[in-house]
Amino acid sequence: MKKLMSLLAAFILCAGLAQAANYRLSEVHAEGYPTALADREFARLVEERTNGRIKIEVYTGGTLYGEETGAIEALQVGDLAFTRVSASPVASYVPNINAVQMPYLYKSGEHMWDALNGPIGQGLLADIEKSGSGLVGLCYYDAGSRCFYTTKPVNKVADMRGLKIRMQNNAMMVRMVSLLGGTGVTGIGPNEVYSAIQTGTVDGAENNWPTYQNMGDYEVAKYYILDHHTRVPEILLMSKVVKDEMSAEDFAIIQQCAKDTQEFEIKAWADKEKSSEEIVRKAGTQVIELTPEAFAEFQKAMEPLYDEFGKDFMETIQAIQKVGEKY
Ligand code: BDP
Repeated sequence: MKKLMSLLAAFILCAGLAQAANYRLSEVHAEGYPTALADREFARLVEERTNGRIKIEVYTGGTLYGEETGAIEALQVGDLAFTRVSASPVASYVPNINAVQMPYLYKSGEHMWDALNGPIGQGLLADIEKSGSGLVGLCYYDAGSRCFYTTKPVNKVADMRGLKIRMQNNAMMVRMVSLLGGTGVTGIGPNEVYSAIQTGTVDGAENNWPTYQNMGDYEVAKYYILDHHTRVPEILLMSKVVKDEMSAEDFAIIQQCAKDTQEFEIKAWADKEKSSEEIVRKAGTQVIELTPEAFAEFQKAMEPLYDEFGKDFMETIQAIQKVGEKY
């Protein structure tokens, strides 16, 4: 009996010691956007599976960090626990991540998911922590494909000449625009693109249908050019400092919750991609279908990026291409 009592006491003590914690998650998109919905689902699952011990407060609309690089740097020093970002700026800290977003890499969304959810993509996700970046990759989300949008019609590569295009904070993406004859401009958060176009700071940007629509950019840059240059997945990141402070059991719960939100986001993404395209088309936006020749021209112009930026992880790129052979 005495033994039982002390066991019980030890159990109560342990349970009491299991850390309660409140964390913050930063998101640039507004409430209701697929990634914002997934962030909330992630927070809900974590709270549920830790019996309310771990709470994650989700800050949407870029209210905490309007620039994803700001959020990433806050994770590195442990000022922020989680952020959902695009893979694009992550490559500035973990260059191998560019392997998942090379131009014209995938034949389709299916091809991308096959690669990301297989050993290559999961290996790259693990590399984020292994690289010593201070970041931990939890899961990927869908973000469709990205196209340029401008204030002037673009029907061929030559029409990009001289255009200033807002790009994500990633040297490869900036170089992409110079290969097309324009200038890539960084340092503009996604929520600031609208006014940057309106004031003429830039002549356009590039993004998927949902961001183009949700941020309202289609109202100021009325040409959406279907060049589909990249598929850039989203990544849910965690701070390594925060990970190291928690028990392995709690981290395992967090990692599983993140993985369990992927399908949820992919579904929300599919719906939003469709409705955003509808809204944009109805608004009278000029959606430019490139001729096969012009499309090939865009593809050719971006080819040097493979040598210039992909050299150190060419095997990974080739492995991703190989996954696509069956599609
Ligand atoms: C959107 C991504 C978001 C990026 C944004 C951008 O969902 O994470 O911040 O593009 O272009 O598609 O900065």
